Parts: sequence; C-alpha cells; structure tokens
Amino acid sequence: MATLPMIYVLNGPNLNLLGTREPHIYGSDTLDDIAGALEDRAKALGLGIDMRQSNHEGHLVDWLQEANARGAKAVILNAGAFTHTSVAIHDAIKGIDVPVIEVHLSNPHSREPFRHHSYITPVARGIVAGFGASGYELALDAAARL
Ligand code: CA2
Repeated sequence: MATLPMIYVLNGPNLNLLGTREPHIYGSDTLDDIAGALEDRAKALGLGIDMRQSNHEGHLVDWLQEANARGAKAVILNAGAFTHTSVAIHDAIKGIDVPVIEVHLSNPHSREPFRHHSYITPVARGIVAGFGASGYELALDAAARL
C-alpha cells in the first residue's frame, strides 16, 4: 500500500497547557482535541499527520530536520514564544526544502509589541493567525494544496 504524504505539526513551549488557562486568548480546546480534529481532516484529504509538542527549542530544530529527511509534504509550525526569539528555528527552516506554514491561535499583531516580530515569518511559506484551533485545519487545507 502506498504511504500517505506526511504533514508534521510541530508545537512549541507551553502549548501542552492549551485548554487549561487563558481560554479568552487561546480557546478551550486542548492540543489533543486539535490533534483529533486534524486526524479527521487529514484522512479526508488523503494525508498523514505527525503531531508533536516540546518545550525545548532544540527538539523543534531536530524535528524540522527530520521532516525534511523523511520527505514530509509540509510542516505546520506553532513555535509558541520561540516565534519571537529563535534564530535557531529560523535557520533550521532556511536549511530545509519542506514548506513551513506558521500558525498562531491568537493574532500576535493585536497583542503586546514583543509579539509583533516573528523570526519564522520571513522563512515561512505562509501564515495563519487569529482563528484559534481552527487555524490548524486552515493550515492543513493550505498544505494539501501545495
Ligand atoms: O497564538 C499563538 O498560538 C502563540 O504562538 C502562542 C504562544 C505565544 O507566545 C505566541 O506569541 C502566540 C504562547 C503559547 C502558550 O500557551 C498557553 C496556553 C494555555 C496556558 C498557558 C499558555
């Protein structure tokens, strides 16, 4: 049986806490809820999903390189606060061929000034921000069309 094109869905620091605090900003879905919805949508689109979360910058760098080495079709990346700090993740994205779609639950541009700059945006294929958990599904639909 042919293997499905893979989409890596990578989540950064504190996103393991999703659904437990600050629902007015991030919504009430947990990361597991989002993974479930993505699995359903991926099945309909004929894609496979590999969803991961880490609080450690280097894990995200390793997983971006792994997605490339394994020939993933795309990476959906919510780098959390590393979005605003990480030259390492910027460089990792620059160093791979797999298109990266940047996702944020909230709209960082409507929040504190320190969230207005992203190290991911200049090297991302596109961005989805401000649509809560459904942003991940929008990103998956975009990935399917690449
Ligand atoms: O809006 C997003 O998805 C963010 O990437 C979320 C990051 C934030 O630093 C970015 O500026 C925007 C923070 C994720 C923290 O998630 C929590 C969820 C529940 C409780 C505490 C933190």
